[in-house]
Amino acid sequence: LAAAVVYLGLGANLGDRRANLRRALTLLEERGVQIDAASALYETPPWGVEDQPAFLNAVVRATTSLPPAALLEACKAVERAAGRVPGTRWGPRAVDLDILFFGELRVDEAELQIPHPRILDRAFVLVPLMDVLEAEMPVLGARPSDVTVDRSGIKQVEGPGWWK
Ligand code: PH2
Ligand code: MG
Ligand code: MG
Repeated sequence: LAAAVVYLGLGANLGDRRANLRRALTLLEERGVQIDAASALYETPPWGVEDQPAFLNAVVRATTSLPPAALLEACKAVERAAGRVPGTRWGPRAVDLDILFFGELRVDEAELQIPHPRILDRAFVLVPLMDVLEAEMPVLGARPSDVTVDRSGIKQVEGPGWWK
């Protein structure tokens, strides 16, 4: 398979959040996902389930020869290795890795939807995405900076050097 450009959303709100995210990126690289650019690191108010600790969020642009299902499996294995245990939907987690875009591909299966179906509703995705994608988003067409979304409460806590 030719290498694909993918965008991954990262989140953490349990334990040493920054360390969990860094560990996840290191483990992804060991599994054939090359991290090409990372956004700054943001602290964001919890979305969906509001009664939980604040998240650290980031987005990375990466290159991989893994097909989508294998990338999903790699993300799940890395989440576990970086300390994630089963929990509730939208609830607290040590680390969360979401496939946002995979080239220009659309996937609509029970286990995997690409583009991620809630990107346009989530400032915690769109704000870091702006750091690594100025052009139009694959499939969706709009630029991240053109999407109207409530950005209040999102704070940059570290520049893009947080990862390396
Ligand atoms: N992830 C969720 C649910 N809510 N809120 C913020 N701020 N950041 C997240 O990464 C997040 C969330 C489910 O994955
Ligand atoms: Mg998620
Ligand atoms: Mg997830």
